[in-house]
Amino acid sequence: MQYGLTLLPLPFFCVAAMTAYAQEPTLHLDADAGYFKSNGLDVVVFSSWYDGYFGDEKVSGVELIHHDVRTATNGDVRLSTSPEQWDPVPEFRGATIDTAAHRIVASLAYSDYDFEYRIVVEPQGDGFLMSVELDEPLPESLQGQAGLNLEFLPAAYFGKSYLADDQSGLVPRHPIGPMEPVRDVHLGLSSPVNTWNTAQPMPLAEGNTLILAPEDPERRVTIDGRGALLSLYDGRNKAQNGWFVVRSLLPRGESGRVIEWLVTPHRIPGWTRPPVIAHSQAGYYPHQTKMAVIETGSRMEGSVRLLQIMPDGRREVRKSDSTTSWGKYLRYHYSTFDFSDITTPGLYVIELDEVTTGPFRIAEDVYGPPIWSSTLDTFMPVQMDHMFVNDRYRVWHGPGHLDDALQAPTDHLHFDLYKQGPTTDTQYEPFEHIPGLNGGGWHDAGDYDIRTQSQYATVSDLVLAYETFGIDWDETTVEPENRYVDLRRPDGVPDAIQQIKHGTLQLLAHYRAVGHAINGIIVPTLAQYTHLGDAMTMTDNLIYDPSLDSLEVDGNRSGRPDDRWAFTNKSTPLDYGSIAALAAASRALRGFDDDLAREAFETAVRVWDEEAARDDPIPFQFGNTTGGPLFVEELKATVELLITTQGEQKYADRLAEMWPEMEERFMWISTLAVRAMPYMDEAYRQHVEAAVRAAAEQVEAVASENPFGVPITTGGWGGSGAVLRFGMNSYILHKAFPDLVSGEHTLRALNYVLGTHPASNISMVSGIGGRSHTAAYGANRADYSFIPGGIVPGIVIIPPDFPEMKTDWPFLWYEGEYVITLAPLYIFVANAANDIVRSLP
Ligand SMILES: [Ca+2]
Ligand SMILES: [Ca+2]
Repeated sequence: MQYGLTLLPLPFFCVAAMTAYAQEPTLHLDADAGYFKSNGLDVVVFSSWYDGYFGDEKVSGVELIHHDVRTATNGDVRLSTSPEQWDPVPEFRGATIDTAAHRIVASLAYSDYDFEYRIVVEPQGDGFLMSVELDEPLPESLQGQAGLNLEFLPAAYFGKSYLADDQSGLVPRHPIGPMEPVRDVHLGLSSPVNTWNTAQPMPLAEGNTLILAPEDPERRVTIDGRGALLSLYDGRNKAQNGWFVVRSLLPRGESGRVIEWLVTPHRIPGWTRPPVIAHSQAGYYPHQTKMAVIETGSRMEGSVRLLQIMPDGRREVRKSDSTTSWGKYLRYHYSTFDFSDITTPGLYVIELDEVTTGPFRIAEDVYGPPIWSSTLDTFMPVQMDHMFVNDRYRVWHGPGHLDDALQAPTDHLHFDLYKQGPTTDTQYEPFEHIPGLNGGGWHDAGDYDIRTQSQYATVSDLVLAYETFGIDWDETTVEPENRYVDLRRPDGVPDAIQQIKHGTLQLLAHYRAVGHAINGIIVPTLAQYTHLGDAMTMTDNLIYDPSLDSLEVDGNRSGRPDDRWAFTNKSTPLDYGSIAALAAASRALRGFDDDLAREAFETAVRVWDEEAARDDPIPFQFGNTTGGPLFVEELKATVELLITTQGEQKYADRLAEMWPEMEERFMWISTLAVRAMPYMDEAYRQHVEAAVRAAAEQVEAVASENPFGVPITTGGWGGSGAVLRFGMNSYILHKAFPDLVSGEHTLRALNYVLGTHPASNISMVSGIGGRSHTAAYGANRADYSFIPGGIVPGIVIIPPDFPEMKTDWPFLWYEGEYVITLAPLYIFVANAANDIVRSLP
């Protein structure tokens, strides 16, 4: 899965003229918000759309926010019992918010089947009617296939029960079938993902009325099919990330309102949302600013207490104060609790009404290695491709993808944002093995591809962390020649150096093999891409040889075309980004691996010269696999080479030429501008200082937009990376211009990922802090587990206004997927925070 490109094409709503209410329904339609609201239940209707890049993200159609948990999604007509990520989705034609009739009507179509329909939602009784309306009867080709589906979050129902008419059942914790053979696979019931799996779930239960969790007032939902048979399916039988699906087939030969479910989610009378006391799960340095942010469903007037935990278990009040209202942000009210004046080291909790936080520390060493070391010595090694990774009694994975890689075919569009253009730009023919790519590199994220942009960003940022803070942490043995990694066994070489080297080996492999940076390496098919398990079983590790029979093996070659593909188009921005990392790595590696350091440096110098001499840059661009903006990537390469050469004139000259555009885009490139200062003249320094002064005002403005004091992004992918980048940039600016940029921004950025964020106070760094995200979207997500030190994207603002980070359901990539690039950012920001607090009085 890849990140960064998560445009949300928001549906177009038109609001019908407001007329007087006939009768105030229990659920009321808030036309401004665009959804139905009540105390304890919100019903959202197509505020989000099935994502265009990654398929079904489980954020679309009719959705329930039930006692503040998004428990149901994708209420819509779908073509299978348990749709998978890449199954067909309809086209959205528009929606009308009809305040006069208290309803929302969405128009949709499956145009491949010449089928149009409307989904209508309107309050009824204590719940709502969810209906399908047709102008023309269902086409024959969709009979028995098209049904009204509503998907329920499995994790919200584990340990609970259901009733289907008079039949009872317990919600299965693990999918247990039974399955039936698929009658007809042309609709994507099994294809295109699990092409070997031509079976679909049979219903767990069927009836005219279905009640989920009748015993639980928070989760009870009653669905009356009003004549339509309701079937309950367990989508996990098809795919580990499936949801529970309630479904009624659309009837044959009918038009008008062909299905009308009465959905009644129980609402607890007088329910109020428990306050969230957002704080740093790692704790606070004694003399730093300490601010908890309190999130409540309605405006709160109350007092909050800081309690110290004593050795005998008593809790002594250290501070009791009324909160300070911040105001409304998104759908909640916020206030703050400042306990900066409490400086005594010890263990503390914060208490408000019935809510008490877990324990956190006030101590001088809160930002020491235990909060970042597992990111470096566990998460990063686990992400290492082409290596055996041992962890005491456990093996994380064997050495995978030793058959890397086949030249990708030309004119090929890959489903994970890779593209091969009309040429290969290499000496290899499509499907020919490219030798030398099977070393170094990290699995980009929760999937197993090597995305070059991720590799070079990781190398560059890790070098910066290593150089800035002298990170000599050594807890890991790495033997590249043996493809062997052993955790919890120091080997005398700093782990940061070993990770920098591992990334460098992959980046250099591109230049050795084909002479330029390549876009990345990834499996060709969805059937392989959905792999969950040991990376070494993703392919057979034997180089594909088309002259062999499909089951034949000859030495290290086989006839099985399962090797990953290398996407190889040359792109100038990608080359610049890659050589920026190589130039940086050459500094760090000196003294540890001089030959590699020299090769990295010489490659960077050569490619920079080639690109600088080129009349027109090579603009091949696709998705987020071909480099960032040309200007930014060139700037990175130029600055890193300037630093590596300690000010060589041609780089300084080029930088001076680039200054006008740097000034224009200063917010994006400020740290590069600042890092170059020691090698530039006084005029340059004055330019930068003026730009930093202007940028500082913008930073303050951004920081005041929400109660957390950091930029919170609103895209479809969680924003912890943007917050960490903000923390890193702020630190670099703060160190260069302490009078202009405060160190507080960096401390807030760190504390945001450690728990001071909307929706919950759970740390986004797995295993770090008292409570952290431990069901993340790593390669081990099928086990509802985590990789220590991995950082999740975290809070996503589910449109229009619901901040969410599910921590009991590991399959939402946009909230829970580790990406390798966040590792060095987090390591940097944690060390930066430590440096800042240690210079406090
Ligand atoms: Ca080591
Ligand atoms: Ca193979």
